[in-house]
Amino acid sequence: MLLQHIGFNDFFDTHFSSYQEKNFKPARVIRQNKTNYIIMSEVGELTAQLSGKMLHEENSNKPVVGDWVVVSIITDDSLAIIHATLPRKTTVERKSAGIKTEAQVIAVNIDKLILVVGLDDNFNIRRIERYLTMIYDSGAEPIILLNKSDLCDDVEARKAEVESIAFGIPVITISALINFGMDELAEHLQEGKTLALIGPSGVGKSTIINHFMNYEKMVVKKVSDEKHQGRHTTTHRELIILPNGAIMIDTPGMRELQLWGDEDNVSKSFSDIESLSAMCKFHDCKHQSEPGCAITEAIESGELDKKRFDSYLKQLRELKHLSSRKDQLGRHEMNKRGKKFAAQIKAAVKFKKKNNLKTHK
Ligand SMILES: Nc1nc2c(ncn2[C@@H]2O[C@H](COP(=O)(O)OP(=O)(O)OP(=O)(O)O)[C@@H](O)[C@H]2O)c(=O)[nH]1
Ligand SMILES: [Mg+2]
Ligand SMILES: [Zn+2]
Repeated sequence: MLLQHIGFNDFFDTHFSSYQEKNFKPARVIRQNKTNYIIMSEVGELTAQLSGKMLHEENSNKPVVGDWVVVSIITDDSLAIIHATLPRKTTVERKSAGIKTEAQVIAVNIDKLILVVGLDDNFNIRRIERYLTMIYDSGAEPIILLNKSDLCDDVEARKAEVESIAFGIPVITISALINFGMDELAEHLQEGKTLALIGPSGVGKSTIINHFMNYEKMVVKKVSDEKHQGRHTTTHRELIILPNGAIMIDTPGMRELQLWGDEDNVSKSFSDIESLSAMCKFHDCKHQSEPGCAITEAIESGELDKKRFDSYLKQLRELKHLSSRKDQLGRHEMNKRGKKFAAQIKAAVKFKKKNNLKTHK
């Protein structure tokens, strides 16, 4: 197995060079189980475990599917120990669904990020806007895939609607079920390049992988089960090498997408609104009832959808709230460290005094 076939390139090679001499090997995480990892190395597939040191790392440093890791291989048992995660070339993150203010990594080291949506009754343009805010900053090249075109009466209108909010991102309509548009998608699959399929549950991500694998590699939701909404068919992320040599990561569908990042992300995904507001008469225009407000005018003339503007404000509020939570946590952490430091100084002074007393006697 050549490492280049599973996505190794100069970027990872440079970061790996400091580990070279210690008999370490680079490997890629292809699956994460509850208690171990499945990795792919130059000697093939191995089961791997985190080293003691890695077990205590912060969650964000622990490897996920798509990561390149530094391993030592125990040849007798086809087992490997993971010692480090190499820096990530690209990362897609959302806010974790729990109450904690922390990021959840969705996909890493992706060349092309494919957002899959279904052209069925669940189609929701506002939801696509949220995904776009998440993916603009990932560093990966985005593609929007409108699947289930067989269920839609006006595919072209839907496509135009999506294109109007996805400035410059290619939008491809397909039907994985009736094999429509799959050749156009196939043009984006290149040997040694990594693609990830992300999107809501039930849009057909695993069906697309199965199409390119030519067999039922991934379990797909049965049509009879479709009424059980909210149930995810894919529960694990998995890295798969397609017969044409492209590398695909299937991800479990997302039920709710909470944003991570800062307000800049919104400026990118809503660049139309940002350029409109630059034309408002007052530079601090709140776009409410000020005279000469370009946003109000655009909404009145129909150039800008009011719902899109509301969605922009909502995302901005969400990310501002997140920033202030992060600041608070940062201060809390600083206080904690400050207190710890003060206690250390106090203990040192006490120790010194005690010893001085002893020497004076
Ligand atoms: N009509 C139609 N159904 C499709 C198409 N593609 C997939 N499906 C169906 O959609 C359902 C869900 O497909 P999956 O591939 O399991 O969806 P998924 O995105 O992987 O879902 P999760 O794993 O839960 O995230 C299945 O019943 C598929 O047969 C399509 O192009 N048209
Ligand atoms: Mg799936
Ligand atoms: Zn304005």
